[in-house]
Formats: sequence, structure tokens, C-alpha cells
Amino acid sequence: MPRYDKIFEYEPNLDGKGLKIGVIMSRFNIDVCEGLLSACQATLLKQGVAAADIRLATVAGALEVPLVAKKMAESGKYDALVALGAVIRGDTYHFEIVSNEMASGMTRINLDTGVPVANGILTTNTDHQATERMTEKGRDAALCAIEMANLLKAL
Ligand code: INI
Repeated sequence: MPRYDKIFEYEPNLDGKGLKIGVIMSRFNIDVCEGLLSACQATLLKQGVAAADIRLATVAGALEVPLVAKKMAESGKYDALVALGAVIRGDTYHFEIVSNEMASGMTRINLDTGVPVANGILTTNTDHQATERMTEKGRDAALCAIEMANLLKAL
């Protein structure tokens, strides 16, 4: 049933069957990262992605994620990627550098490679905020990756 009148819409498709998904997870603030991974993995499986079609690479911190994501995107093996990590504000300017560089790196990979990368990297002021948001963020990133993979195939 069309949602809008007199216009064809590529309807959001969250069916993960047959999709190959690469996950890049930072290990910095590992408890939060593993919370993100757990929600992401559960959602991918729930949406029909086969366990054997999910590959995980881990890196030291969020700044390392874009390079690994780029390499995975260029490999041609994945329909979409999910980046997971936690950048939590400390007392230094490093937070801004890590958050901004990571985000611009992710945008570049999407546009340069044509492979969608869902950004599931939390940027928060406190550990508490990160812990509160990790389940929803991991889930949303998984759904975003599936939706984008299907949309790009359909266009
Ligand atoms: N990396 C993170 O993933 N989260 C952070 O909060 C963080 N802080 O705050 O420093 C962080 N720094 C490490 C960075 O991502 C690189 O691993 C490091 O600079 C080596 O390149």
C-alpha cells in the first residue's frame, strides 16, 4: 500500500536476507562497544541476515575505524558496513578531534566507495549517557545498514 499519493516511493526495506554485512568495532571504552555490538548483532540476525554473512573487525579506537571501513568497502565483499564505537568527552580537546575526524572519515567512505556505512559510533559527554544509549544505537545502526543496502540495490 503506497504511503504517499501519486508518487512512487522506494519503500524502506528492512529484510536482511542474503545481505553481507561488515562490522567494524572500536575497543576504546570496551564495555559500551560490546553493548553496541550485542544489540547490532541481535538486530541483524532478527532481520534475517545469516550469521555466516556477518564479519567483525575490531580496532583500537574510533580514529582507526574509517581506514578499516574503507578497506572493507573496497573489497566488494559487503553490501553494507556498520561502525561501532564510543567517544566519550574527557577534559581535553582530544574528544573534538576524535569525534570530528571519525565522522568526516565515515562520510567520505560512503561517498567515495558507494558502500553504505551506518555510523553507530556514540559521541557522549559521560559514560552514563553512553551506557544508556548503546542498545538503541546498536540496533538503529544495524537497521540503517540493512535499509541502505536494500535501497542502493533498488535504485
Ligand atoms: N577513541 C575512542 O574510540 N573513544 C574515545 O573516547 C577516545 N578518547 O577519548 O581519546 C579515543 N581515542 C583514541 C583514538 O581513537 C585513537 O585510537 C588513538 O588516537 C590512536 O590513533
